[in-house]
Amino acid sequence: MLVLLKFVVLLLALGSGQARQPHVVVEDAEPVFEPSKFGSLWPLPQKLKSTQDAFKLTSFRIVDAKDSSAGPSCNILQNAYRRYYEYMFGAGQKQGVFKLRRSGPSDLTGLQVWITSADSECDGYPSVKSDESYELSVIQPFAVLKAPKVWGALHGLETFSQLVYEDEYGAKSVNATIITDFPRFKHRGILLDTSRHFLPIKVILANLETMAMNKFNVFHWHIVDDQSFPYLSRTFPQLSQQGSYHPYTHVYTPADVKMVIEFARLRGIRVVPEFDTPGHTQSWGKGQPDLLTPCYSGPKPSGAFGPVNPILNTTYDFMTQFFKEISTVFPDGYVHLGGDEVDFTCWKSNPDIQRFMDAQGFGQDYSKLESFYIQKLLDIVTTTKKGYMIWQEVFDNGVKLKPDTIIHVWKGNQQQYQSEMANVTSSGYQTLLSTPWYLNRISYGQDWNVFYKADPQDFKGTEKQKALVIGGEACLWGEYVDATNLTPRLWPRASAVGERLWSSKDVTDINDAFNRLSAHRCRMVERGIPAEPLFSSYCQREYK
Ligand code: CP6
Repeated sequence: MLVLLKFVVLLLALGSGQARQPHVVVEDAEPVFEPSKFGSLWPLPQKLKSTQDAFKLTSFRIVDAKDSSAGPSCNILQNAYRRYYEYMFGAGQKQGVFKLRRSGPSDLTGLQVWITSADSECDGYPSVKSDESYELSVIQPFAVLKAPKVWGALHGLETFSQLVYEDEYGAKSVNATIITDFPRFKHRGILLDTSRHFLPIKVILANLETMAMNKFNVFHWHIVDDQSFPYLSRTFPQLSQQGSYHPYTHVYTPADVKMVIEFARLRGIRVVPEFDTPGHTQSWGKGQPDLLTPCYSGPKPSGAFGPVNPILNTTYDFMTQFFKEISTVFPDGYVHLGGDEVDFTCWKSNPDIQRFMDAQGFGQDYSKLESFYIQKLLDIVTTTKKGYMIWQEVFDNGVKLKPDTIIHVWKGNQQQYQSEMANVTSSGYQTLLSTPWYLNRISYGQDWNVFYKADPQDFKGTEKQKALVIGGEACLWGEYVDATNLTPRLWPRASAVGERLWSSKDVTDINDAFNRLSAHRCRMVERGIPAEPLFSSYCQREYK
């Protein structure tokens, strides 16, 4: 009897397989969200149609489509298949019963991943130009994920995993869905600061993993600053030897940096390092004598040091060698050169700087001296064939910049940053916004909705100006953050920024966002990320 039943089931399964006809016609209707089903998508895709028709995932597999330009040798995809299979069916998630079930007429047996362009870019690094688009169709008998490049496929896998839910019997299910998706902005970054506190590699990798869940694609690594220099330079090892909190335990070795870059690449994330000069460089001075300006107290050196000394040739020799190394260690097309918050007091106190200012005809305008330095630094970095990003002060001081320079706006109140965005773009430069997204600032209550409401294209300007806004970054400066509190402070607050930078401009329904983000936050928790709650709530599977 049992054998006969199995035979019938098998026949039915074969029958539906041969027909290759979708059982469900996805209607051209407004999406209907239910909190526990597909109402947990984050960030919301650009176009989405779905129905209530549910498929069970049985003997489910993620495989390369037969016409895909990426095959078994594409480690980005193979690695991602394993990762997402684990997230959907992995450890702790009981599904043994359903694994044994044979597939029936309303089941989905797999996801085929189809890279459509001849070059999948599997062996490359993501860049600001990467195509991140994808199309996902979840129709029987198998779902298809189409993307021109692997970068889009990675996003599509994340989206697919977010569509999967457990039905009332605990069976993994997914509703019929068609998605066309692409990012609104090309640069969606998170800044972490590893100078104020050293962040163990494990924390950085967990953050990259969470970034991928939120479709962020740039890790802005503010790796050194006044407080410590944890970057182990092959050319100048004394920088971290003297300038880190501890020369063995609190440094990033070349192998560590490589690991971060590869882990990020496998998730479609760029690593843009920041080496901030001429200010914020106290830690550099410990291992590199004569790099910083000696400050004077009256006629004598006080023993304190100021910004990088801009009047010595040795400074530029050092920078040439240093950035030559950086350009080979970090494969991304851009480096962030800082240039923010330069304090002029020390320069003012130093008689040699005074003489130099007079000789150059700078008068008492120290921003001219700062520009002199930055100008020379930019020329040096240009010879390494990298593009550069800089904090807004460099633009504000009128430094001549390459046309492809990216100006990073971080200062002021809403009105001030909006007029800065207008000025930068009317000068024809590309820009990135961070001012409203200083996640290191905390307050009681729900601040995610303030981050959510900020829009980087919300300023007075032409369409051409708006097009120069390439995105933004959520910043988590490290004064009050280390491995103990980084993750919950960043997530899910940064997720709000993630949706603003990915989804369509008109995705602004704050109640819908609250529901989806609450569910998304529980998903991060289920995946082992201690993301903090938005408000009073519970998760089906709490953090453990
Ligand atoms: N370090 C560096 C910082 C900050 C900046 N640059 C900063 C300024 C204000 C706030 C937070 C951080 N700590 N190098 C500004 C870009 Cl609120």
